[in-house]
This record gives sequence, structure tokens and C-alpha cells, in this order.
Amino acid sequence: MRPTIIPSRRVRRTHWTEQNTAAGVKTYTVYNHMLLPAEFESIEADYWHLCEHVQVWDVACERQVQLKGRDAARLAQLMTPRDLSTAKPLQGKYAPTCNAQGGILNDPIAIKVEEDLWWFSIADSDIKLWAAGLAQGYGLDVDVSEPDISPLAVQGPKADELVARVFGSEVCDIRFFWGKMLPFQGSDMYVARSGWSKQGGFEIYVNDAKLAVPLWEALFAAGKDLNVRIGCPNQIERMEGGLLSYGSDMDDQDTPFECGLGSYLDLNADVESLSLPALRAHATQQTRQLQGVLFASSPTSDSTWIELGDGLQGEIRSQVWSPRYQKHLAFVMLPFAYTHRHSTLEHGGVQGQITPLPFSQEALQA
Ligand code: THG
Repeated sequence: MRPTIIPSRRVRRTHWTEQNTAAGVKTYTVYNHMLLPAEFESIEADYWHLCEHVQVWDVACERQVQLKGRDAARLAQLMTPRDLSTAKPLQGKYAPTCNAQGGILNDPIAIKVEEDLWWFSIADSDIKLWAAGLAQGYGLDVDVSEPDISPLAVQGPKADELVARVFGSEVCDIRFFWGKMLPFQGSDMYVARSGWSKQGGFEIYVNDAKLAVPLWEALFAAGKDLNVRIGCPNQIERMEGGLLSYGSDMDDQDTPFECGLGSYLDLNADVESLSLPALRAHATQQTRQLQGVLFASSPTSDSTWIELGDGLQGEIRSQVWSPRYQKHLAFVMLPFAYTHRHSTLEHGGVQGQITPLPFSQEALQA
């Protein structure tokens, strides 16, 4: 028998856990102390369906850390080296959060809901504790909480059509990383064009537990002819698209520069941010970089360490076989001391091509 996991108050269910079970979820992971489906039919079958049709994902585990009060914007800015001063209400910004040494603590979407109300839609680390600690230490007038707000993602090429059938055609003019407050059965929900895939789609932030299942059912009823299916973030699709997963691809031992997230910081911004001084200094001291590596077949080694010679090592952070490109894709942290002199490496008896992230179409198809 395969091992199972016991849900509890520590390993939390979501409003849609019964729907996942009924649909035959095969694998779960735990994310922000909450169940996150990882596989339905198979990772490969789920992948092809996501790229061709439309899926509904229970991503309730993308919890909202809410900052509310007079100092909400100040706390939000302290947490991230990205300049948030230009954000408009209902706009989201991908905003890595970093500690005073510049180490990455999370890579949330920071959403300015209202002037004094921010949501950090977080990846898997306990940002609420850190935000509350900063608020305490800086003596800020802000309430930090994790309200019961559960994103439901609709992803895939037919997502616009499906979400328009439920929320109206005005969803079609929502721009990437922006959102609108739209009513569902009398309750306004934040509907944003975002989601952890490159197939396009929306995330609906369900803020009323009573409406979680009705919304789920409405989406499936409206999408029958679109071949809508239950799905979840997909390792093949997200690696092909170069989306990073906090905890796997990066953690607090890495800086945004090392992980290729330098474009999401504003080093020259005149803002109060805990990590900016360290990151300004680090900008010129980088010694390694997360790279893509493409192998023609899967390396036979189980080790995540790649021996590069001369005492140098690379570390595989994530990897997957791509059925579309017939290549084994890896995200690997590699020292400049190696990549400045080499464009290939060897691991588990297989030669790999080193290439920037996100992967280019040329590199994937080569
Ligand atoms: N949606 C919501 N919350 C989330 C995620 C999400 N919390 C956890 C995790 N995902 C946070 N991490 C990411 C990482 C990448 C992106 C979004 C959230 C993303 N990146 C685009 C890219 O890299 O191409 C675009 C970023 C940009 O250019 O602004 O979408 O998915 N609610």
C-alpha cells in the first residue's frame, strides 16, 4: 500500500479537498501547511491537457498574508526590494521578499487591494511570522493576519472563454497581473489575470467559504464543452516556462540575482526596504547563477550534486523529463568559475547544455 498523509490542523484541508478526492487526486504535496494536489491522471497527461484545454486548480495553499492599517504600505515596502510605490489599487506585482542579508524569504505576488490593505500571495514559507515581527520591531500601526482567502486558478488556452462565461466578458480586458472585483452570487471576489503556468488564465480569490464549492461547480458546469478538467501546478509545464518554485529552486541562502530575479528589484529606488542596502552591495559580488541545463536523456545519477572538476560543484534544484521537447530539463545553481569557461557539463553519464533561464524556444528545440 502507498503511504498516505493525515490531514489535521497542521496539514490543512482546503475548501475543495473533497472535490480533489472525488476526482481521484493521486499525489499531494504540502504547501504553507496545506494540501496541494500534485497529480491527477499522470504528470504527463495533466500537462498535455493543460496546454490544450482549460483546468481548474485548487491553489488555496497560496495563502494571503494580509497587511491592514495606516502603515500597511510601509511594511509591504520593508519586506521587498521591489519598488511598490507605483502600484495602483487592484494591481499585483511579483515581489521577492528578502532578509537584511539579501537572502530570499519568499517570492509572493504583492497585491495592493486598497490604499491601506495589501495581500502578499505567498509561496511556501511562513511570511506571516516575519511580517508580524517586522511590524512589532518597527512599531508599525498595522494588523498582520492570514484571512480565509483561497485562490482558485483557471489555467489553459480556453481560460478566458470559461471565466467570461461565469464572471462576464469584462474579464477579457484584465491585463496581466491586474485584477477586478467582480460579483459571484452576490459576493465581490478579486479576479486577476495570473497563475502559475505560462498557458494564461486567471486566479479567483475566494473570500467567502460558502461560495467555494458553488464557484467550483459553476466553472465545471460552464466548461463542459471546453473539456474543462481538474488540474494542479504542473512540473513539466512550469519548468518549460521557467517559473521558479520557492524552497526547491531557491531559499534564504540565495539572492534574487543568483536566481535570475534581479529584474524584480529596484536598486536605485528611494524607498525603505530591509534588504536593499545588502542587495546593492551584493550586485557586484555575484559568484554563481541559477541556469537551465538541457540533457538529451535523463542522467542516471540520483545525486543532486554535479561534480564539475577543480573542486567546483553544481546543484540541481529541480528537474523533469519534457515529453514535448524530448529532453531532460534541469534548473542548476552553477558557479561563474565554471560557466565563464564552459557551456556544457556532464552528469550521470549524460552531457548537458548550459543555457539561460527561462529556456528559449531555440534551446528547447535544438
Ligand atoms: N499565484 C498566486 N500566488 C502565488 C503564486 C501564483 N503564490 C506562490 C507562488 N505562485 C509565487 N511565485 C510566483 C512565481 C512566478 C509567478 C507568479 C508567482 C509568475 N511569474 C511570471 C514569470 O516569471 O514569467 C511573470 C512575473 C512578472 O513578469 O511580473 O507569474 O502563481 N496568487
